[in-house]
Amino acid sequence: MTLHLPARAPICGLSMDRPRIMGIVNVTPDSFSDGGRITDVAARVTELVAEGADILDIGGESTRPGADTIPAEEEWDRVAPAIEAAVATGVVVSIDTRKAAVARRALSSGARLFNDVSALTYDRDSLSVAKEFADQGGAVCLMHALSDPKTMQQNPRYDDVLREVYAYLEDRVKVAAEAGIPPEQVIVDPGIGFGKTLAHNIEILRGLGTFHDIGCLVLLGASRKRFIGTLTGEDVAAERVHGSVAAAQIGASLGAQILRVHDVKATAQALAVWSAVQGIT
Ligand code: HH2
Repeated sequence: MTLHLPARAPICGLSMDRPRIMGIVNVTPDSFSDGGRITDVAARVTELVAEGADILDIGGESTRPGADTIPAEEEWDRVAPAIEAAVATGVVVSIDTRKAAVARRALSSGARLFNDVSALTYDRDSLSVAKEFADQGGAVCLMHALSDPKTMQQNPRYDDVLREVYAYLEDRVKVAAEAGIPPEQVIVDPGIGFGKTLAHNIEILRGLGTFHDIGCLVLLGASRKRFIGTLTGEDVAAERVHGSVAAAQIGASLGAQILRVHDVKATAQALAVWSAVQGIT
């Protein structure tokens, strides 16, 4: 039952010898799960850190299916207070953006991780900004999405979803390496729900372990997503906590080093039990 994964170097000062919890801070009016709900950003940040978040992922533009994009300036105005509050706690701060200008400002404000759901394809300056993160001891997360959030859920098709997502991520890691970003500072993420049907998501979860062969850290972001609603009949995203914890647990069991979750407390509790049985202290 014990996992045997290749040892991975620490990122952003965090050892990767146990699954790390990335807590989600969506400062958006329209995120699919918690859009518009956060009223006191500093209090929310403090709460998530106290609950056990190792990383906070701050996003100002929703990437839910069908979402519209917003100007970089507006996105920055949304995320800046949350970044400031998070940096002040000492937690590792991740900026969830597709825009190079937003990522660069986040880096200057103390963010250490550039989480890009477009795997640095949306903005032509993103590759060089990701290199700046790496040069300063930070990291970049490259996620697979079939296409833009606007259209990605319109009849997604693959011949072999696992193989195609793997090949895409492998290629993006190569592009990053060619730009001077070492694989040890790259995280790959198959992008649950980004241009995937229920069957695709299940296949990816089942085969999550194969992504370790790319040679980077693996992140799983399944929290409160639609597929959990489909499997459980729960339409309200915020009510999908138990299904989300199960998905995070599956991720941990398959060696995902980073779990991106809304429900930090519940996930931390599940991982504490799992880790004890695994002999991880
Ligand atoms: N999912 C979302 C946003 N960013 N980043 C990574 N690396 N992986 C993910 O799976 C991922 C992500 C979408 O979820 P959420 O942030 O809850 O919603 P929204 O985009 O509507 O704000």
